[in-house]
Amino acid sequence: MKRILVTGATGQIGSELIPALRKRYGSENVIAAGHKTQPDKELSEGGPFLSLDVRNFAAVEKIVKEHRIDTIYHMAALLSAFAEKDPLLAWDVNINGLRNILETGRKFQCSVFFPSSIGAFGPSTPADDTPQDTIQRPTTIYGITKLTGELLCDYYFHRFGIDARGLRFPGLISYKTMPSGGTTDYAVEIFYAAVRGKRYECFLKQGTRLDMMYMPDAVRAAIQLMEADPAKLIHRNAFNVTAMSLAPEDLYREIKKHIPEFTMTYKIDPMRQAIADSWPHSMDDSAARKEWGWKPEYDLAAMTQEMIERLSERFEQ
Ligand code: AKB
Repeated sequence: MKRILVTGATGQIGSELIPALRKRYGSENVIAAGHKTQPDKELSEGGPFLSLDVRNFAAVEKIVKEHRIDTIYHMAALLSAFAEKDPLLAWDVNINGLRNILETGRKFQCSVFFPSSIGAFGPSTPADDTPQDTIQRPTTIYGITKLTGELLCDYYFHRFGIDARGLRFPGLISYKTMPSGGTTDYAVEIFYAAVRGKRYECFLKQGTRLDMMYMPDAVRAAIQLMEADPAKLIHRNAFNVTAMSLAPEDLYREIKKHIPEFTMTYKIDPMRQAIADSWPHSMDDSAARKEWGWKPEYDLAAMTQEMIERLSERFEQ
């Protein structure tokens, strides 16, 4: 049985990835590690939870050694808008954190999952049908850390044989844990506002089209890639994956089918708009489809219906 460590356990992805991994591999085999000392009940009661700052190499090493870890899902990172406010902290967490994970992985022969992002592309990348292998000149510190992370993972694989795999995630939409400090956060906030009967003020302008995905697909993609037959992986790392390409008005229109009285206005945040404008509109994820069978299950309609149902249940309680 695998012994798995998930960093960034209390974050948007970690909080849904961990229950899925625990269901698959057994609760005791999945160690959740996050910088918050007070995780929610599901995380802390569902299996082992440890407090960890990924910048602390000795602490990472201790956990991997003591818990006989063989696979690390390294989800701890600062998101794009937050990173732009504190670039040095973003470098420290996103790069030094990853270096600690890869080095520990090298020492203890662990496989590593690294989440890259649409942020690893920049304004000179083709924005439509963005190829798997293309120009990458990101202009945000977040993008620079994600691209560096992709390269570091490749380096550790070629140089030391570490099985480092990863995906370029689009904006992720989920009802369980709010993202914090991302450019695509509007696509989650809009649902919370709609379900609570509030008007939503969108910080990205109309027509800002970006790749998006519903969290269950993202969690499935990460696990599926880590379980994929290595002989079939040509890329191994930094796979484009997407489920839909949306602008704020597309989400607004779909939500209104369920909540007709919902209203949305726009108040543009120049920093997040500039970040979004430097990212692709829609990625070509055919390499992921071909090499390990990626296929999203949720489209805009299915995701919207489930988001509204789940959030309504939560707010009715
Ligand atoms: C962000 O907006 O920073 C993230 C991402 C697309 O990587 N959600």
